[in-house]
Amino acid sequence: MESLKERFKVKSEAASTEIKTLLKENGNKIIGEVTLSQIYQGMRGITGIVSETSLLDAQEGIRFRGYSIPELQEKLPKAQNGSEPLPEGLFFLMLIGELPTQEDVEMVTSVLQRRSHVPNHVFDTIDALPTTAHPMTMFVTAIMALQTESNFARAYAKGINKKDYWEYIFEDSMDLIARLPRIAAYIYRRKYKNNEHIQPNGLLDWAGNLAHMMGYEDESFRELMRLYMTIHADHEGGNVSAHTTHLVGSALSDPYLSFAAGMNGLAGPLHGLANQEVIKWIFEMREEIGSEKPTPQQIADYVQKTLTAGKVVPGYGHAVLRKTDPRFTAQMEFGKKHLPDDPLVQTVWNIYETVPPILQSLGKIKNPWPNVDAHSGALLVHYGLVEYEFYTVLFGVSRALGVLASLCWDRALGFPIERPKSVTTESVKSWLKGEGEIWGD
Ligand code: CMX
Repeated sequence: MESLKERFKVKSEAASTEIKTLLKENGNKIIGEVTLSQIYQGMRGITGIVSETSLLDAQEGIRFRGYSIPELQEKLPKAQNGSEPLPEGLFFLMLIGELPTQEDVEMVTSVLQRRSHVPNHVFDTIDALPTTAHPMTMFVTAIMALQTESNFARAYAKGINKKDYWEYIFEDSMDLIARLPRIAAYIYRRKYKNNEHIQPNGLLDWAGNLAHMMGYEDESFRELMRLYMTIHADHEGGNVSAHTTHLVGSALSDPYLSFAAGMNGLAGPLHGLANQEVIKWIFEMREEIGSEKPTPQQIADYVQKTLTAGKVVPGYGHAVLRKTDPRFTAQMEFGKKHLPDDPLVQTVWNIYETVPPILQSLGKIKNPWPNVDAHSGALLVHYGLVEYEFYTVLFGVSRALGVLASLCWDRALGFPIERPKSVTTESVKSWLKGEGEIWGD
């Protein structure tokens, strides 16, 4: 069977030729207009990045290489007796652009197994941090420590032809993805389980092994990890973690440096850290109200209190989506199937009934609907994973699949260093007065 790398080479060379022709014939076509508000307000709606692995529609949600989440759940290979997709299959799809066979997925799983060894100095580096450090700080520090292993950085230092960049980026990406579950599990066991570690099981799939090394042997938790690692993997290219990885990679920083940068962005509470904030917010609400299952009125009052305090309601809203996030819905379906009577999960569903009309009534929030982070924590708590500060690390392990597959494409397509133009308000004011151009080099 052809290796993943050979298949990627064939696909990316064909895509590269196609893009060259496409640009030759259409390179001068105007794709949109940019308003002054957009450049002051987070570049919302400006199309400025090519990211091949997935595409987001405001109404419909994410599609990975054209496939929605329910379609992935139907079409991607599963673990034996499992019903959730194996994230290795999604990685194959994002990288190669074709649905994998069971054999393809087994090949990816075994490649990742073979590359999963983490050098001791990475564990020593994690151990050098106080156990009070946030798990995301440990995660990013560990990724940086692992940078010593970069094939790309070594090859670049020796001197390589730019046509060959992607090969080293590919090797580093595979190594990094393979090693992340071990690193994540190590952080979890060190911080929360008396530093008692569990060795990997060479017979398990990538997500199943993560669950095992964290100490969760329940088969339905493994299924949850497979679903979790699949739905969090990618959300097109403009979100903070994907965009940062892409941007830093454009300077030819290796995949370890680029991914660590992306993970620093994921650790922000308006992005990936929102998953811990949601559970913290619900726990605080339950404590204040003194009930495990607050009523809709109690939830509404607590939302009002949160807004009055000038805080956001975590897990709600999105910069692009304008409907309920299909990643939320996929987790809700999992909850209905595996844990319909769980009081915390039911509270998440009650919040879903209560919050959108309140946010909508404010008139300023563009999307009052839940995002992926509104649901994930409650499922984890059900299985005993109550240490919510760890949740963003799980998001990060998954996000590696999308942003590193994208990084391989970025280098294979020869994308240049990214460098948009910025302006000052002074220059904008002069321009408005007709006193000169602010655009240009
Ligand atoms: N609760 C309270 N206010 C909110 C809100 C929420 N959930 N979502 C948006 N708003 C507010 C904004 O803060 C902004 O207020 P100001 O005008 O006073 O500054 C206003 O509504 C307009 O914001 P928007 O255009 O609707 O939203 P943005 O595109 O600027 O921001 C997001 C999107 C996700 C950062 C925002 O909805 C938010 O802060 N949500 C809560 C945090 C969260 O769940 N983040 C996770 C997102 C998914 C992920 O990346 O993992």
